[in-house]
Amino acid sequence: MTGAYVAFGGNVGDARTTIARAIDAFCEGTHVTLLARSSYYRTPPWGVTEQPPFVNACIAVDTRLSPRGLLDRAHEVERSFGRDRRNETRWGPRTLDIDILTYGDDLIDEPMLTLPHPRLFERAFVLVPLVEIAPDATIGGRSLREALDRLDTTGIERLP
Ligand code: PH2
Ligand code: MG
Ligand code: MG
Repeated sequence: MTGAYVAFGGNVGDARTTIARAIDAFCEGTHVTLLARSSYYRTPPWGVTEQPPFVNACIAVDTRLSPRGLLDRAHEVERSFGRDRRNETRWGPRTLDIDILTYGDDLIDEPMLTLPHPRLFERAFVLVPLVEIAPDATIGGRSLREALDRLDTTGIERLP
């Protein structure tokens, strides 16, 4: 079994309900075991700012799947919640986005999968929920909490 962190986001439709169901679907069966889940956060849109706020959350899992197997599962769950990658713009609105953040300590640099996730340390919408479930974790030798301390978290709200 390998530990992995996975981020969820969305800003089309009832994103919170979508993410809750998507986490259940992602962790269904014996190959992915949920270890921890963060709260849900409303977050200002990053990258393309002229779009509705996102809902974001992170989970920690143990998995028997390979990194590629975990990515395939993420894409299947995105599709089953109505995501259509052919009709969207980079960093634009989406029903559901599932990003693998880490897979053990693996370093992967492939066209479809780069691990650790290359923009992880720039994104408060990822680090706020991640630090909630892994306050003392380091990724690639970097402390998540210290990285978060350097980011602007204005407008990020934990949802009740
Ligand atoms: N995802 C994006 C683009 N911008 N901004 C926030 N706050 N949260 C996201 O999940 C997000 C984003 C594309 O995947
Ligand atoms: Mg994303
Ligand atoms: Mg993605």
